[in-house]
Amino acid sequence: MIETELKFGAHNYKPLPVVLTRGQGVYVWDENNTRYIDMMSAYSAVSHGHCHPRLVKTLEEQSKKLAVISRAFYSDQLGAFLKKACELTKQDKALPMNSGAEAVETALKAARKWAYTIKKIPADQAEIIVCIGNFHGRTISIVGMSSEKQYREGFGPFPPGFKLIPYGDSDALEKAITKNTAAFLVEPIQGEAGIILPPKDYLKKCETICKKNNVLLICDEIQTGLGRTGKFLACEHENVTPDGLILGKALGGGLLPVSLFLARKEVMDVFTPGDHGSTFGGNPLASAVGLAALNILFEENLISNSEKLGNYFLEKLKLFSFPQIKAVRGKGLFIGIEIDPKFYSAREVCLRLLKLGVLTKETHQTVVRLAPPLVITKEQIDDVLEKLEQVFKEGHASVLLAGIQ
Ligand code: IF1
Repeated sequence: MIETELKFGAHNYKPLPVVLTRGQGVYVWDENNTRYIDMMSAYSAVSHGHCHPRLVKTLEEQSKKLAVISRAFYSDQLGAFLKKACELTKQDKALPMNSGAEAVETALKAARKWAYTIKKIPADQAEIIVCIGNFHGRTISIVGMSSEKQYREGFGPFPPGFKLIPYGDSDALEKAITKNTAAFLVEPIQGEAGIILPPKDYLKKCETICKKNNVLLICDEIQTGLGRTGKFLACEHENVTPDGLILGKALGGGLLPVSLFLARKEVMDVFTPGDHGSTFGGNPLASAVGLAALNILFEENLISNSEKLGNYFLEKLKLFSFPQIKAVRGKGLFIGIEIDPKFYSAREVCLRLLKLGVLTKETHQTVVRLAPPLVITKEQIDDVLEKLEQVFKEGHASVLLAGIQ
């Protein structure tokens, strides 16, 4: 199966050497029926756990009724989904898309059109500020504003109108704003950069600076949202309500791609019929699953579980005293362990965890990401802690896993 995937697939990923065939809750199984605990939940898209029964039932029932109709017509599912999402995020309106990147692109277009039609910035002069270390997706315009060399190399030229500032530095934001600034797009916690938490009050200060300068604050909560950090939105930790907000990943319940750009009325109303769209955006199937995914977060206390068990997990990890561990950081069940590269790579730690039945992925060579489904139990976390301890106790003798690199 690996050979077939390698033979016919583009090599745009380097997966760990495991072939998964089944998933349920926090567990997945490989082709030999070996069980693993999933500690990365598909980059936080599987916060509800694999194949959540109520979500699968919703998917099944809706798929037999009406699945995809395009937005040329209304449906009996979309309105309820958008209403719920707006209520929960305290935003006025929502525009449904599929992947996170598509919702980010929607936000960029909304910010630019708002700048020209409402803020009266001269045509084609709108600037959008983003942070060094950002990750907002893989489209040409989004990698065009990335600071990561590998995401940009070979894909130029890029559209103009983006400015990079250091993450976590609100003075840098203030200095970067010009009369042509449309928006500041930021992750409340930088995921791909390695679970980087900004200084306390950073987001609140940015909100104040944006309001003062009539600049839109847009938060990318595709990874930090939907309970991942112990609150419904990471913005809530600082009592910030941005002008625009982007959700994705777990919004699809770990079953299909569902994303939303949400914003206050003045911003969203820049879109007029025909301005923007998507074949699958807001389809009845995605809407039914998206609404159920939002409801289940609350009905099954996944958000408070994330806060409680995230604190427990972090507290225990901070008691680890191994030379390989440079830092442990995170919020809720969004945790990263920074490995000192002089011992070995984070990938090597992931390979060794794999052998003990724990699945996760490194980010940026040095950080082991721990972001399990929010349905995880304390006992399951204790089991993972034991296995982490076992790996770190093994020291740093490089493990030659035959044929596995
Ligand atoms: C990959 C990680 C990366 C995201 C934020 C938008 C998107 C993402 C904050 C785009 C997507 C995924 C993409 C995946 C790896 C993973 C990821 F941080 F989650 F681990 F890369 F940073 N905003 N993140 O995190 O959403 O279009 O993918 O639905 O591209 O390798 P998407």
